[in-house]
Amino acid sequence: MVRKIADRFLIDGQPVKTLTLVGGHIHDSCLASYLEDGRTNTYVHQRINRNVFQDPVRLMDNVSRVVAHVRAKLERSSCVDVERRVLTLIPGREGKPYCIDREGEYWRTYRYIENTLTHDVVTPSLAHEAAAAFGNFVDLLQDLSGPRLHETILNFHNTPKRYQDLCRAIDDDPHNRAETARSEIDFAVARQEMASILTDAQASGELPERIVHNDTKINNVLFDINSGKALCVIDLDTVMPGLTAYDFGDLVRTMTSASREDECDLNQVHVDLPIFEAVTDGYLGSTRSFLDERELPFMVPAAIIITYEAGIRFLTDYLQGDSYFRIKRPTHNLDRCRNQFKLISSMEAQRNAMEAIVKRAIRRSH
Ligand code: GN1
Ligand code: MG
Repeated sequence: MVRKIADRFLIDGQPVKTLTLVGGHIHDSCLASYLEDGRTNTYVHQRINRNVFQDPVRLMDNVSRVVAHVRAKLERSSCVDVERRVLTLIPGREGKPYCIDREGEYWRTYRYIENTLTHDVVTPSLAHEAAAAFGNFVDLLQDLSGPRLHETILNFHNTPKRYQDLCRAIDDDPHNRAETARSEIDFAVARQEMASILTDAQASGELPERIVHNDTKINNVLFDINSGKALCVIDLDTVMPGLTAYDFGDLVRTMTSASREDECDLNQVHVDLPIFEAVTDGYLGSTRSFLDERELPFMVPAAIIITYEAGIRFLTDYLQGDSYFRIKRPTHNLDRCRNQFKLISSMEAQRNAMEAIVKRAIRRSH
């Protein structure tokens, strides 16, 4: 199979090793090494999930523009290891940034960046690194020229719309699971008003639209194995117009709980304030030069709202029969939802302390 995929891309060597990559919730990915002119080169082949990304051509148009822009800016800034700081797309034999196999499936190939790793759980210094890297990525994209990027998933961070989807899933209850998630449903319904805070502020012009990453999950940044420094932002499928608040919020959601997103021991799920401070400092350090004063008061609310959004997305998927997020056990999405809701409770309890940390970080970033 890998041989056939490699043939469609500009890869000439013989495959020597392949490995299925686990981790992402969306695409099927595999790592494959090829012997090319006496050298072993490694690539990541990904089959694009068309249930999630319905227009792969537009998706790959965005990704190619984004990587080209970031690369050009890094080169202009005389960065020494550009190859390791931005993803490299391998073109298909027909010159497109993707290929279509016999079954009509879309594939893309990135050059694998050697000697890197991802983390699911972080320390304050790793959190600072990752937040700064995502902020810097957004900074690099602020002057992307040309047409507005495509919306690869419509209403991706439209929390009120996500709430409506949940309500529909509760009403339809196609798998008779609503009864098993009664307290999670009650938790979500009780907080429905917060869903529209960011989208309302965007609609009224209070929050500016910018090109953002939109999926700033901690494992979407590669760290250098040797230096421990954040090296390269990955998973560029949702880079499109959006709000920095959601990016910052998702950094907080995925880093400040010193446990995994699907940890079932809820005693381990809570906001770690030193990590929160590191995330805030790291993000403001790389974005303060362009952030609008009006974006700052939304930072803490955004952390709670995106955690709410993630929680209700997991809950909706559980009720609908797990058709979106990849699961490893029958209640996996419900477990993820419980975890996110526990994190919300912790943030609600620590909200004043989080606000104080943001104020201090803003003062430091001036
Ligand atoms: C998905 O692809 P991955 O695992 O980086 C999802 C995010 C969720 C995240 C939750 C396109 O991200 O929105 O926050 O899972 N990506 C998409 O773990 O839906
Ligand atoms: Mg990912």
